[in-house]
Formats: sequence, structure tokens, C-alpha cells
Amino acid sequence: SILILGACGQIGTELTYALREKYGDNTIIASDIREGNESLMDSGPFELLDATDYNALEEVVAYYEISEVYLMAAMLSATAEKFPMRAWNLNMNSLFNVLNLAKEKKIDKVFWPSSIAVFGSNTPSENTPQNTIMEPSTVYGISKQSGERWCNYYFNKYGVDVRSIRYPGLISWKTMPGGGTTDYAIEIYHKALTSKTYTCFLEKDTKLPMMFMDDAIRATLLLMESDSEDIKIRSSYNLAAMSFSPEEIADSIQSRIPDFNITYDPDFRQEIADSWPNSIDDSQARIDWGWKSEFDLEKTTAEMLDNLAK
Ligand code: VAH
Repeated sequence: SILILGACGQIGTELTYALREKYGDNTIIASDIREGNESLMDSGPFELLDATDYNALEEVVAYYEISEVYLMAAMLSATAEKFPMRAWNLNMNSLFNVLNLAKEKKIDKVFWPSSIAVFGSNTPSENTPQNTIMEPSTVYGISKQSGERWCNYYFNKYGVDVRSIRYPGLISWKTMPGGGTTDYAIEIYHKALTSKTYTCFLEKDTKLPMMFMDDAIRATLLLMESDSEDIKIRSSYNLAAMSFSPEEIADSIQSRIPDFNITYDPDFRQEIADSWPNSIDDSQARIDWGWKSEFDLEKTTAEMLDNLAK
């Protein structure tokens, strides 16, 4: 069976739903440091679990005969800047726990999310290549870059089947966002429907790589179901769908809600966003395991407004 760590998070929640849909509710064990929303808690087995506690993790893996782990527990970019050592501890020790379980052959396969946050201000910012300069300037980015190096090491040294994707900013409606710099692209839809106005914490021309959650979940399952020998990258794959600025997402909302308006009041997250690329080259993922995005900004706005309006 499959264990999801951080199952109550933005990606974890949707991965849990998708995996339960595909493989059956009782083969997917959701876990997190806290309980999740009702529909998650009602949809199958759940364990309260601290991903940094190796012994507790080992017990759950043995009890449920886990063969695959999706490690979705982490502290994201904005929050990590406020608590650097807590972020490093959570992001890295949870990864070491899962990689070591795989090294000890207690599990067979690992998914671990990286991020466009591994890139820094001197990385080529347009169509950022799979292999390029990476000098991340955020705690979160440093933890993701280091995590990628460890994944690659465990694959090369111990044959651990760990697979990873550098997610862009993810847009979803099933959960509230938590501590990300790209969260403005979620909050803006909620505000468009409730108060028809949004004060954006990034400048209007801050272009960032983004993706609708359905694309991200489909990519994750596609990667995890691919043959191991097709996976040439064991650090983490670039993945892309679209790039837009706050001004552009506001325009796409105004085309459906004409009287929606946006103002800009940048905060500390501007500096984080400025260090990240504008767009990503994901040709290696397309070649190695047939990736192709399906949601552009217009489709994303339609999905977000339709589902949030219900
Ligand atoms: C964050 N949503 O903002 C995450 C993601 C690329 C952004 O890593 O920290």
C-alpha cells in the first residue's frame, strides 16, 4: 500500500484523493502532523504522524505494509523565511527518514517534491533549463536544492527508486493555501468571488511559472507509474504549464467578473518571487515520460471560479 506524509497539505490532500480514486480507498494511508478536512478524514485510513520521527514512521510502514511513500510534508518558502531552522529540520529530516527506509529496503519507491525555488537570481530566467546555475537564496530553495542532491546520491549509491518534480506555483481550490509565495494566485480567486477586490502582495509584472493542480497531480502519477529505466533524472524534473503575472491573472478574472479590481502592495515575498524564474523548459520530462500540460490560464480561471462559486 501507499503512505502519504503531509496528506493534509495543498498537494497532499489532492494526491490522497487521486490515489484513492485510482487504487482504492483502503490501500492509501493518509498521514499528517494534524488532522485534515472532513472529506479527507472520511475518505480512508488516516494516521497522525510526524514525518521527522523515524521510529513512528517505521512502525506505520510495517503495520500497513507500505511499499511506496509520497513525502509531501514541508514548510514552504514564505513561512520558512520566518523559521529557518524549523524549516530545515522538517524539510531535510523527513527526507532522510524516507530515503533511509528505502535504503533499508523497507519501502520500494519514493516521491519527493522539489520546486522552482531551487533556482536563484543568477539562473537564466526565461525557459530555465533542466541543468543550469542554481544558487537559491531562500531557506526553502536551499532545502530543495540539497534534497535533490541527496535523492540523486541515494539513487546512485544505494539504488533507491526516488522520483521528483520541481513544481511551479500550484493553483487549486480544494484546500486553503499554506505559506507559499505563489499563494496570491489562489487567494485572488477567493477574493474575486467574495469581495470583488484583491490587494496583491507581489508587483503587477511579477511573472512566475504556474500550474493548475489537476496537471500537477496527473504529472506526479505519470512519473510514478513510468518504467524506472525511462527516468534519466534522479535529482528532480523541471515541469511547466504556464507563466503569468498578477496583472495577467487579474485580467483573466475580469473577463468573467468585470467589476473585479486589484491593487498592489508588495511585501517580503516580492524578494522571494524576484529570485525565481519567469518560465521553465520542461522538455526533458516530455521526452523521458511523455509529460504534456492541459491547463492554460483561461481554463484555470474557469475551473477555479466555477468550483469556488459552488
Ligand atoms: C511556495 N507554492 O510558494 C510553493 C512553491 C514555487 C512555489 O514552492 O513556496
